Amino acid sequence: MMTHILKSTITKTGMTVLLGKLREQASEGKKKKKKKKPKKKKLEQGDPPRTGLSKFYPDGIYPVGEIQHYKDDNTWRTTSEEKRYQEKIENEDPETTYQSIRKAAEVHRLVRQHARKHIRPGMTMTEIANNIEDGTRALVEESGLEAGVGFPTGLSRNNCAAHYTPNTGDTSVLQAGDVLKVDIGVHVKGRIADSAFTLTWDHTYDNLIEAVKAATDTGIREAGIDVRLGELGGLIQETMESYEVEIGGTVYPVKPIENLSGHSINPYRIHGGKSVLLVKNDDQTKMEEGDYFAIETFGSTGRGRIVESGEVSHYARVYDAPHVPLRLTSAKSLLKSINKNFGTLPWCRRYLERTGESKYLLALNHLVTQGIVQDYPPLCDQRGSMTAQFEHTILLRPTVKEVVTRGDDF
Ligand code: HZT
Ligand code: MN
Ligand code: MN
Repeated sequence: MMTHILKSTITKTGMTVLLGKLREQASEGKKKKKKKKPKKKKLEQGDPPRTGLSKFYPDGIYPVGEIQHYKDDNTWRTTSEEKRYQEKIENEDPETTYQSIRKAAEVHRLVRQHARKHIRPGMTMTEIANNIEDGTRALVEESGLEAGVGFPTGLSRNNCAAHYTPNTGDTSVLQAGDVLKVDIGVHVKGRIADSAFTLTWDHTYDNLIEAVKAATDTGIREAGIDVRLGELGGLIQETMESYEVEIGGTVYPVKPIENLSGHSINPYRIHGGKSVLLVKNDDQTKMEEGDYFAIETFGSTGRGRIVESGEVSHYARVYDAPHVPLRLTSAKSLLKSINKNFGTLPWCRRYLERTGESKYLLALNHLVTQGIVQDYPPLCDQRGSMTAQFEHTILLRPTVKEVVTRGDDF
């Protein structure tokens, strides 16, 4: 008779423990063969991923983001009994908030993982946006204002840094020489995961990518309770400016884009009021316990300044707009639809059309003119320049900093 060599491991106490299936076989005295027990199909996210995340997390407990500890004199926060107690019971149930944030972040990781693998030159910008947004809607289990897309998918190219997404009928095609910023938003109960990365198909831009990745990591590492926003900008700037990139025989310094910034995020409000510029400045405002921040940096081979340029796609209702009586009935009706479908979350023309709206442009422009809706035009540096972006969302918990959108990719 054959003797099977069983896989085993020696524990700290010296006991030999049989591993996995082999342990079952050993205890039951069965031979190594596939069992015919009625087994459930193993649940797997498909390709493209379209299975709602609650199927994988039936207890509603989602993976924790990357934990970073506060620096130096802030280390007491990690150990303080009082702080841990606070985090557990005080406030308005932080655990619920954390699970919403973590579900949104996990959807973000899965959607972008698929996007990174499938985005290729030759695809239309519309195809790319639809793929990403279809994935988000399915995985987050889109439901009214309870869960869904957090803001329009940013697909800005080259000198354009932010806030381009295709409008309906856009047939433009991604080019092999493009520097593409993919900025994806996912929300659960208004908690928005806001994270972005840059894709290229040409190694020319590798240093530009590395510069911006490092600058964003600096912003994340140096962020913390009581950190001054103006100083954080200086640290981001130092990192970014330590890089240069050679393009066609010319060496360019990598410049932080001085009029773009990271931002705090409040429930259903993409910009919560605090801004993190990418250059040193005298903003004495401090980050605070409980703050939720999108740390994003942009590097450029151009002037390092953006201007609004091109057709608008992004919009959001002004969060605290005063009531304005509207005479234009089309604008009144459009505002009702915006309130119902998006509330104060940002949206784009394509999303309006999904809700059944058509020929809405006059009414929409009226709402913008009346200060009820804010338009967000594409933001671009000078022609011929290249810009890159990396962004993560972080949560300043009482005891530790959680980089909620961190993945194995960036
Ligand atoms: C505005 C409109 C949107 C917020 C940053 C951002 C994409 O540039 C204070 C600081 C989506 C987002 C935003 F449709 N912006 N993050 N990801 N865009 S921002 C801003 O307007 S406000 C930065
Ligand atoms: Mn973003
Ligand atoms: Mn952002």
